[in-house]
Amino acid sequence: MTRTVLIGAPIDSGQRRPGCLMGPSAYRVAGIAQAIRDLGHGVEDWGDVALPALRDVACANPAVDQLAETVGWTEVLADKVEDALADGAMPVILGGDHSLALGTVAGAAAHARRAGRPLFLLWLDAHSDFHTPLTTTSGNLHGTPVAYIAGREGFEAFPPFPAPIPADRICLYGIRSVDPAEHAALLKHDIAINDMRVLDEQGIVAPLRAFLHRVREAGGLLHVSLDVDFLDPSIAPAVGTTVPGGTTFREAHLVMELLHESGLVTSLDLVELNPFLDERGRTARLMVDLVGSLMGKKVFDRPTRSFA
Ligand code: B3U
Ligand code: MN
Ligand code: MN
Repeated sequence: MTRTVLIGAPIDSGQRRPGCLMGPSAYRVAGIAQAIRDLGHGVEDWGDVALPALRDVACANPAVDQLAETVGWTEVLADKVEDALADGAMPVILGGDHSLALGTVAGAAAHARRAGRPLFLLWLDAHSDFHTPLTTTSGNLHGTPVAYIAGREGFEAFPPFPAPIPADRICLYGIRSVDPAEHAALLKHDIAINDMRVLDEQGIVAPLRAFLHRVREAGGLLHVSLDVDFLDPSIAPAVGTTVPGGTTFREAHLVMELLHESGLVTSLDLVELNPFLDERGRTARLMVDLVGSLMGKKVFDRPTRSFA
């Protein structure tokens, strides 16, 4: 049994299409708490975080949008996630656009440092989100969290990232949209980039197992950040930045089942759901079902296979 804590993050500041701020409500309406409870876990809903008073912050790139708001959300979420982890619970963050991961992973990193354990990051996304505030051309800060987490420069407006995650502990999964500046920067880092070419060739299981094996060997904590656009738009339309060629229903559930089997996941983001773009709650319900698979829902209870 896992004690889960739901943290609502009604955040829209990382991109310009309104709607993600309704995400936490949509997850609650879709029954996320009951779905987790039905699997025998404890669930506490800590409600939604609120935006603190904005600070005066600046950035050399005039394209950057809503910087002060995003810095505020980052600070408040880092504290909440660290509190939940210190409390021995598994935080599940109900987003909110992906800029929320600037805060959630910072909180997980602060906790990991205190606990003396290495933190690993699994980024399930169509995008690499490896811009810095200085390289983004869209100005949308939801395209920047992996760079912040990896310790890249350009985030002076944000709190210093507690303990940047070394590139070899970061795994990007499902990638199929990378901007030129991100591409150039990624080539200089040793981040595992499992783009769709890799997944088509090797299958959805092998690269994930290899990464989970490394997490286990290192005795690591594992933060999973699940962007709705990891999924194919045909099954998950409620996202502002759809990219064709995403994971199928079955692949996505298999990823979640493997994560459950590993027993390694210590915190989870659900990001980029825009309920305003949904079809009768379909995407919200799919995301809740995927959380169910990650928390142990299965058709048959087979003995857990080893991760050799
Ligand atoms: N890389 C582009 C697009 C993008 C990143 N993340 C999302 N979209 N969801 C950008 O704007 O930085
Ligand atoms: Mn993303
Ligand atoms: Mn994305």
